[in-house]
Amino acid sequence: MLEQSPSAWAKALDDAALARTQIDKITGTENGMTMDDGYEIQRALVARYVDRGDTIVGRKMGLTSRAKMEQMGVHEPIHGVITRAMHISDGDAVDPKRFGQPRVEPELALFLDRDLCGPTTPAEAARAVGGVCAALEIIDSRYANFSFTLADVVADNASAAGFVLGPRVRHLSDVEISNLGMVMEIDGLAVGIGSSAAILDHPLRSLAALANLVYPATLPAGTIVLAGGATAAVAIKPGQRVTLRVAELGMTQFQLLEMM
Ligand code: OOG
Ligand code: MG
Repeated sequence: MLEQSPSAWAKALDDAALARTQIDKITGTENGMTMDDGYEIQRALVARYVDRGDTIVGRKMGLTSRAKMEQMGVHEPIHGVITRAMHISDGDAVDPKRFGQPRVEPELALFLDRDLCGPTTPAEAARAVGGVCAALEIIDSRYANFSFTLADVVADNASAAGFVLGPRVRHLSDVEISNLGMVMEIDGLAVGIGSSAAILDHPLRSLAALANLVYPATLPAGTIVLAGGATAAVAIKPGQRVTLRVAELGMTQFQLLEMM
């Protein structure tokens, strides 16, 4: 049982995000907090976004690669929600004041053409997918120094803050996505070098895991799924440009404007 209600914790996280500040992790006060509590707080947080007029456009998987698990000290995949307000157009320059302590991750995005409902396997999940493209995710923890347990980060909507989708969308049947080279650069320096194989061994395993985690809920056709970072996340500063190149899928990029 939580001492404070899920909606009170959701408000604390939301207020921190809006003020670009951070709070101490919830498990610091709530010793008995479970993963289910985390997802309940996440639902209350996402409900606040929707109440403000934002729209859910998809889901994200997190902590699907060994590099990410080791970086964060947590060892189980989690999921969160991505919304329209988080979308950054390919090549855009973004106000750094949108974020508190942003980090960037090289990812793939999968577009669902059909409803996907668990329990499912990667091969079955693949049949629900239409397109795939290169993607950058900007994560931003509402906890000081990204310090959290699994239940905390679930409550914080898996640190979701922004995402960029590459312009080259290919049909899943036209490209083998099991082992695509991925290179993320900041201002021309390679800061993350990996493979799509780092994403739970195969990005479609990440998709199937998502469907199974949200079961009995269905992932509706039209859902965008960020499969999870292929390397550790890297902090970004105002003025920096981030570029991701993925074999077969091309490039995507964005820039943080200088601080005004
Ligand atoms: C949690 C989100 C992790 C990924 O791709 O692994 C994530 C965090 O590291 O703050 O988005
Ligand atoms: Mg991610």
